[in-house]
Amino acid sequence: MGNPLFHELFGRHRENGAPFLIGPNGDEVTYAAFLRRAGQFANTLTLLGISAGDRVAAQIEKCPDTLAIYAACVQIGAVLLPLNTAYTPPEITYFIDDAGAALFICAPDKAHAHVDTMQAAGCVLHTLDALGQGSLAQLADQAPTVAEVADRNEEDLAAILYTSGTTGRSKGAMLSQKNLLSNARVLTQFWQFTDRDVLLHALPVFHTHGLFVATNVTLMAGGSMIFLPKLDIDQLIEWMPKATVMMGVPTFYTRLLGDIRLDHQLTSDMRLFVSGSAPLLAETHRDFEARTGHRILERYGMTETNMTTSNPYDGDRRAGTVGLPLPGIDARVCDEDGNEKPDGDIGILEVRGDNVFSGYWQMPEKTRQELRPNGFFITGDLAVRSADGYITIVGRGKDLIISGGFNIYPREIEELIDDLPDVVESAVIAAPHADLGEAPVAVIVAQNGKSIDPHDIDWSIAQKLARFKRPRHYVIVDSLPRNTMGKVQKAQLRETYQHVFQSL
Ligand code: MLC
Ligand code: AMP
Repeated sequence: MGNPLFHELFGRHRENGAPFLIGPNGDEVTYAAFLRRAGQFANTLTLLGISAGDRVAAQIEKCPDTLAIYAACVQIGAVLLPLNTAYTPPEITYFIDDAGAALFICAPDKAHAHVDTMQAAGCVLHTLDALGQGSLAQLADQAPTVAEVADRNEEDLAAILYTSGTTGRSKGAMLSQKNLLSNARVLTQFWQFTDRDVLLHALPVFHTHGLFVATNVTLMAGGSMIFLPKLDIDQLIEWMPKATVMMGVPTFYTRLLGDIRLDHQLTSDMRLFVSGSAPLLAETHRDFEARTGHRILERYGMTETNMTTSNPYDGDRRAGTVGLPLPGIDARVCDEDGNEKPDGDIGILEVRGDNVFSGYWQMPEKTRQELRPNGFFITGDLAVRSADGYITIVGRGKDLIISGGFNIYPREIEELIDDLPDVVESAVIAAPHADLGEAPVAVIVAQNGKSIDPHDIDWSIAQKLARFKRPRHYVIVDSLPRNTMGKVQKAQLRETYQHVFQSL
């Protein structure tokens, strides 16, 4: 029976007594124990009527059971739909309906808000919290630890990760077993992971970075993870002497640099620091090296493509660049029609390889717009390639804000603000933010003679929008700047408000 993703990442560790997860209190979960728990969840999902191909949506806090549910889904061939714990009920309802999820798992204290919508969607609702309690955990506790492994091949779907878009609704990126496996294999080799590695894991596990890059690479190598619930600098510093590798978004590095305990001695047993998901300032790269002697390895990727470029493990890790295409992955810089541009010219980055997703869930039109017939995916990121092949991301062709590694699409916020009484229109832009890299600012035009209180706006959108997407600053203006075609000049707004977070 085949199921390559299950066997390569999980199944082969069944008899492995080495620690897979080490919790913040030092509690260890061995690989063998983890696989038994995954077996219990696999049997529970089957008992609930979930079978291969069904979508299982999970909005659960980070804990060992979160990963055991991931393993269980792979084991029975179900498609995992991990959801940001910050999403509000209206946001969740959209994902459940769009994906046609058969099961939704959330924290016990959030379940009441979903009872009616899940019933209407024909989706079973179960609960699980970070302490391993809730209705799903109760069922799992009673279930046998050994479960059947569903027959799957590399083309079968393993996960759907929703990403917002510059227009319209969020899109579900369909990731196959092959997409995840090929990337895990490449990264494990490229970054020289072994079973002696201990990864300091403080990222969320509902995104590509924390779930597929960090976790899959550790599983592939048979290493361990110090599994911290979230970024807490004291915990990170406490555990660093026991770790060998850390992966983080740039905020991890700027916060570490803000702590006087970060020095050569603290990081002397570390062999690798990886950064990604958002641009790492060259200045942060240099400051980190000066303080610790380590050159951060910056890599680049996307939900749709997993990781596509990386600075070398051995060799020149160039500050401000995202390195070279990973082995087996093509990357090119093109004009809008897909014609390759010469080195040194700015264009749109396109990537191709086994890591690239197969399309957006039930959105063939959107898939055609972004995935070329020759397999290249149009990332929407603006890049330039040097004569020796290093790629630098110089901007975004897409209207996207990345705040602390979370993506925020201005259009989604503008639509909500524009719908409010007394608002004529709005523009949401990014302004530089020392901690989060950038954060959203809403520039709003009120109806003639009306006064708007930003607190009211913020309160109104809070009902529908995850906290991290809400603007951190509001400005009320008489009109928005437009060009001769009537298009709002966001570049001008970004310049006008570039210092708002410095003066706060
Ligand atoms: C939390 N908050 C944020 C935020 N994270 N606001 C904006 N942007 C963020 N990223 C808000 C909370 O709602 C809260 O608001 C306040 O900030 C403090 O919350 P917190 O939970 O204490 O935040 P903190 O732990 O400090 O989290 C910040 C962070 C975290 C940057 C450490 O967001 C994080 O771990 N980000 C990583 C995201 C990530 O993994 N991205 C990978 C995507 S995959 P209030 O109002 O209650 O105070 C991808 C592909 C690739 O991009 O290449 O990897
Ligand atoms: P997501 O859709 O959440 O997967 O975010 C993907 C986006 O994050 C990319 O399209 C880039 O804009 C950005 N990104 C990821 N890694 C980097 C990096 N190292 N430097 C700059 N931007 C990055």
